[in-house]
Amino acid sequence: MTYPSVAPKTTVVVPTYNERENLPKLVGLLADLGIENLHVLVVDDNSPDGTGKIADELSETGPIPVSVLHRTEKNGLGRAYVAGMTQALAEGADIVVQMDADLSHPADVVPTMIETLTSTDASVVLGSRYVPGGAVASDWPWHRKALSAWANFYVNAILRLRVKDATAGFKAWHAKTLREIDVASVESNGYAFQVEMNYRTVRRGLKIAEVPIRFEERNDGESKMSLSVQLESALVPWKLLVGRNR
Ligand SMILES: Nc1nc2c(ncn2[C@@H]2O[C@H](COP(=O)(O)OP(=O)(O)OP(=O)(O)O)[C@@H](O)[C@H]2O)c(=O)[nH]1
Ligand SMILES: [Mg+2]
Repeated sequence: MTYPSVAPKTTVVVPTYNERENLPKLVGLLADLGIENLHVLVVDDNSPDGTGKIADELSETGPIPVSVLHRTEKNGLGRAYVAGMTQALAEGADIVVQMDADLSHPADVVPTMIETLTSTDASVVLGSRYVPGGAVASDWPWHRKALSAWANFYVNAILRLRVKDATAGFKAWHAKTLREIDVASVESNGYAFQVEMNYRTVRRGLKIAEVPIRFEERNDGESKMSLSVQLESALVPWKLLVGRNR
């Protein structure tokens, strides 16, 4: 007879587009953490490099439970996260971690994020580059560092989020928080998705905590950051502010 696990169900949602080299490494790093009842949900947008097939193989032979949400076309990080988080909630996750596949987000900080989430009154915990002990990739060129710092200042000035890393993409959520902010209705894509999620959290009076991470530049594969993503990021704080009473 098997007994249900008592540990909370934690689902790590990982959006992928052409991450065939990185995904198996990431799943291995997550498995090495030894967290009880840890699941991975890969959201693949029909990657031309076959990442979806690799994810399917991991679901059969991987070291921890892996499931795959196959989508037919690439339509952005925000859409992939909304679909993945919605599925994670439907499948009974208690905690949802969002994390890039490209190994920029250090897997070994996941336990600290979960510990902070479950032992404080935080509704979400960010892996933050801009709190003491955090860092951006040392090989980022100065203009990338400047853009990131400017984006944080800009977003905080308009939306008063009062978080140090407003565009962070590595987060641990209580399932309850995702339901409360109605993640299924979030419309922004790219970095703006991260900002809208924070804004909805702050607007409901919920608390955001930050733990330091050292952000690494991707080693394999290509960045999907595009001009349209950057433009949307610049406009979204204003859109959110204008629409705030709706
Ligand atoms: N499913 C899906 N995943 C995506 C899409 N765009 C990006 N991703 C994934 O989202 C994560 C973050 O994308 P990156 O290209 O690394 O973007 P970034 O981290 O802002 O940019 P870099 O610092 O240059 O890597 C990675 O795991 C990507 O594979 C998309 O349209 N669909
Ligand atoms: Mg990246």
